[in-house]
Amino acid sequence: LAQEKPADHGDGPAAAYEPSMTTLGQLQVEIPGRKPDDPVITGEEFQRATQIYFERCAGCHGVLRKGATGKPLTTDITREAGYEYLQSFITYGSPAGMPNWGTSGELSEADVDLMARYLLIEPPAPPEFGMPEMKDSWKVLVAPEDRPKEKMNDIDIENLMSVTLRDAGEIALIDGNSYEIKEVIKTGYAVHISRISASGRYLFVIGRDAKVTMIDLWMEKPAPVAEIKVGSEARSVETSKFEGWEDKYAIAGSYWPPQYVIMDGATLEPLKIVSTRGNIYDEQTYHPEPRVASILSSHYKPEFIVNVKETGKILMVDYSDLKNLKTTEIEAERFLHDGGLDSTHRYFMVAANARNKIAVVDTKDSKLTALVDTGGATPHPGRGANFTHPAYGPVWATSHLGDESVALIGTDPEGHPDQAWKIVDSFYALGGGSLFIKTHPESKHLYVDATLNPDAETSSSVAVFKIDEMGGDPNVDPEYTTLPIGEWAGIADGQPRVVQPEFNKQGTEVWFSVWNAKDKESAIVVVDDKTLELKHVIKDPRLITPTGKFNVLNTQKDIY
Ligand code: DHE
Repeated sequence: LAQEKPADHGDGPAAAYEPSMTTLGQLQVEIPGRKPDDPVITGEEFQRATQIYFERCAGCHGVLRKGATGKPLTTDITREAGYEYLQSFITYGSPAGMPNWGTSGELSEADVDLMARYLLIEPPAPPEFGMPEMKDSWKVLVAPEDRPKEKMNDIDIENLMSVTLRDAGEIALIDGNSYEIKEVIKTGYAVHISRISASGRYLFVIGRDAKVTMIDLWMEKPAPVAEIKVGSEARSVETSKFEGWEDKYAIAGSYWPPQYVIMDGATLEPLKIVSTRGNIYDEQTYHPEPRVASILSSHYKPEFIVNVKETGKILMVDYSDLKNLKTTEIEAERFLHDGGLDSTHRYFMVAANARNKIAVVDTKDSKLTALVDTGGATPHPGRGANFTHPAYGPVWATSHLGDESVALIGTDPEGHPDQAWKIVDSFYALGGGSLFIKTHPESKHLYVDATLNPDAETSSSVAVFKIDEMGGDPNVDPEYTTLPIGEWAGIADGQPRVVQPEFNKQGTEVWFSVWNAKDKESAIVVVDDKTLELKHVIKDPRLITPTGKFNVLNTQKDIY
C-alpha cells in the first residue's frame, strides 16, 4: 500500500488506515479519522510522515498547516492542487524558498511520495503542553547550591562562541582566542539559538523540539545544570536583563503550542505559561496557531519583548509581578519573525516578513514608533547590524530573503530627526536568499550573506561593504568585495552554504559557518576584519552542520 498513489486509492480498505496514536516531537498524538476519499496511508506511514512534517515542514508551514513563511497547506488547498503537483513541488522546490527536498537527496523518492499523500489528509492536532508536561520534563541536573561559587576554569568566557551543530542536536563551545573546541554538549533536536544571561555566566540553548538547556560556563568543564521541554516546537529563549533583575528569569517561546513560559533563571522551574492564541491585529479574526517568534529582553524596563508571528502583535511582558502579569499589546504587522535592538538599546526593530516591513518599538515607552516599508522582499535581519553611516548618522540594517537588497533605517531621532525611522539608503548585495547581516562597533565593515541563494557560488560567498565609503547619494550603490568563504574552507565534497557572520569579542575577527550536509565535512572560517583576509579555518569531525554562532559577550550585551 505504501507504494501506491492516491489515485489508485480512493476506496482503499479502511483497515489500511487504522486510527491510532503517533508522535510529534516525542508527544503522542491521535491520528484524525479518515474521510471516504482520503488517500490510504497506514498508521505506520502516518507516524513517519508526521515526524517528517514536524522536522522539515512545520517551521515554515505551521503545525496546523495554516502557513506563514511557507504557503498554507490546509486540505482545501492541497486537494485542489492534487497529488502530482504536491509530489513535484516537494521534489523540485521553488525559487520562492521551498527547498528541493527530492533532488537535494534530503528526502527519498518514497518519502516524497509519502509526504504528498500525507498532505492530502487532515493534519493531526497535537496535544497541548501545560504545567504538568513541563514539570515532568524539567530536570535540575546541578542544584544552584552545588554549583561553583566562582569561575572554575581558565576559559576566556567572554570570547567563547556557542556554535549550533544543527543536525547533531548539539552545540560546540569554541574558544574565540585559540579556536579550540572546549566542549561539545548534547542539546535539543536541531538546536536553534543560544542566549546568555545578563551576568554572562549561564548559556541558554533551545532546540526545535522545544528543549531548553541551561549551561553553566563557570564549571570546570561547562555543562548543563538544568533542562526542560516547553512544548513540541520552539525557536526562542531569552533571559531577564533589566537592572536589578539580572539572571532572575528565563523565557522561552514556542511554535507549538502557541505560548510562552517564564521560568526561574537559576533552575528553569516553569512559573507562568501564557497562551498567544487570539485575534489577528487588524482583521480581528481568530488564529489558532499564533507562534512565538523572536524574544528580546528590554534594557529599559523589566519587560520581555515577545513577537507573535501570525497575529502581528508585539507583547511587552512585564515580569516584575508574575501573579498580576501586565502586558502591553502592540499592534505591529504580520508575520513577525526576527529582530534586534538599535545601538542605544532603546529601540527594537523586528521584521514583519509577510508585509516587507520593519516594526520599530520604543522600549522606554512600550509603544510602536514606526512601521517602515523596507522596499525589499521579506526582510530577514537576524538581529540586524548597527553602525554610523558617514552621511546619515546611526543606522540599523537588514538584508532580505526575497531579493538582493540591503536596507538602512535611520535610528537617531534626536541627532538625525529627518532620517529617523526611514529608509535612508537601499543598495544591492550579492543576491537574494540572504539570512543575516552583521557588523561590530570596532569594525568598519558590513557583512551580508546569501545563504539560500540558488546559485552555489553565491550561497557560499559573502559581500563586504566598507562603511566609510558609503556615500550620501541614494542613486549610487556602494561597491562591495566578495569573499569566497566556501572556497577558503577547502571542502571538496558537497555544496556547503555560508551562513551567519558573527564577531569575536574584540570585534577584530568575523566567523562564518560553512554549512554542509550532515554526512559531509563542514567548517568555520575566520576572517581578519581589518584586512578581509582568511585568518583560520576550524575543521573537526565533531563540527556537524554548524549554523548559528553566538559570541558570549556580544550576545550578553546585545552588541551587533
Ligand atoms: Fe531561524 C533566529 C525561526 C530556519 C538559523 N529563527 C531565528 C528566530 C526565529 C527563527 C523565530 C529568532 C529567535 C530570537 O531572536 O529569539 N528559523 C526560524 C523558522 O521558523 C525557520 C524559517 C524554519 C524552521 O523550520 O526553523 C528557521 N534558522 C532557520 C534555518 O534553516 C537556519 C538558517 C539554520 C538552523 O540552524 O536551523 C536558521 N535562526 C537561525 C539563526 C538565528 C535564527 C542562526 C539567530 C540569528 C542571530 O544572529 O540572532
